[in-house]
Amino acid sequence: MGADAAEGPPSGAEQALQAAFDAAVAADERIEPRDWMPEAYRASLVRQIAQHAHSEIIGMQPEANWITRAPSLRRKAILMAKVQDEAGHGLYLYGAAETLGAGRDELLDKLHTGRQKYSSIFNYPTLTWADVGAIGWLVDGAAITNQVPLCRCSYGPYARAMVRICKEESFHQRQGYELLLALSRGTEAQRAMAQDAVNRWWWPSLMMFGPPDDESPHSARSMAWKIKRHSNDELRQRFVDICVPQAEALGLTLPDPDLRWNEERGHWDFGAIDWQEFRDVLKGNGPCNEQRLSQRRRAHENGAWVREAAAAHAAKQAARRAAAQPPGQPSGQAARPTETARS
Ligand code: FAQ
Repeated sequence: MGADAAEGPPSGAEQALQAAFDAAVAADERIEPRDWMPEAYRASLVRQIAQHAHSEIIGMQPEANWITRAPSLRRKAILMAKVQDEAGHGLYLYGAAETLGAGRDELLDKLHTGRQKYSSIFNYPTLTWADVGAIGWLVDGAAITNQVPLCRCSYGPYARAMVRICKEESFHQRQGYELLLALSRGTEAQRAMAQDAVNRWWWPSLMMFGPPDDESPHSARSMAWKIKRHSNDELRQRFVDICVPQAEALGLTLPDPDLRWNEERGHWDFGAIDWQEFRDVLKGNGPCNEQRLSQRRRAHENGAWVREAAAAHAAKQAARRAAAQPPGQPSGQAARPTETARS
């Protein structure tokens, strides 16, 4: 238990642990699961990683909506692989949270009962095929912008999970861009469908980066701990700067009359975000909140037999291993043939 959970002033030993932790963070070293860490650091990581993991698995739903209606076998195969990747990202992230003592059952229960969040973006509907492209380009694009710096997060297992996730996300982003490019170069109706999707996904994508810095309760501490490396507004600006020339190359416009290059700042100025909409979506009043959560709960209930079967299989394997073990041999050193014995 960390010094901040103890009653009264921290003991000398706890002060030394805190000092070692602070020095490791200052030196950009990684904190690993067995290292001492302040309880508040652990809790904040669990909060962020859980929210991230939940976003990945809820985020499968909007695109999965189009798997059966993909316009070609090629597009269908790509989309199925992408949605599967997102399930995999959820697994890496639940695994990272487990190293902090937060079990998957506990976290899923918190998601299903509304005690933990998932990204606001997945509460919007996918109305046309072009939405699959807009999600890839904008939503995966925003996710990468946010997540590349997380590869340098101070907590080792989260940082390492992010390296793998970012590689896959950049592939996702490119497939979305390529899909939109095909539509924007297609018939007038296809181009209009692509433009409509971009119009609907642009503002919610900007909200993915979280509230403005002066309304972000966690940012300052997360940055001091080097969990986050940049503030919400910095990353949002970076994303806008990346997207403007990409939109131009796509032959599509961004739905913001206030977008203007600011020579002095060296960045694109952009219009005001509707933070009331963001707060409403977080409160559960977005267009699809109810649908997303009820589908997630249903999937969990329908998967109960798979979890039971997997647990029964694991128990059977463990019992077999225990039975095969010579008496007195510690577990994990079952009598397997060694290299020498085999050769
Ligand atoms: N939606 O003080 P801050 C993806 C919450 S993955 C919902 O600024 P923080 C891949 C925040 O949790 C997308 N809630 O918080 C994909 C906190 O609530 P709490 C997810 C939001 O943690 C693509 C409160 O507001 N990515 O897209 C949102 O310092 C395509 C105060 O906010 C990640 O999770 C929001 N947009 O910064 C999958 C990346 N923004 O916990 C499928 C990792 C804020 O007190 C298809 N996470 N909140 O109840 C992060 O980088 C950070 O957690 C932020 C928020 C930047 C999201």
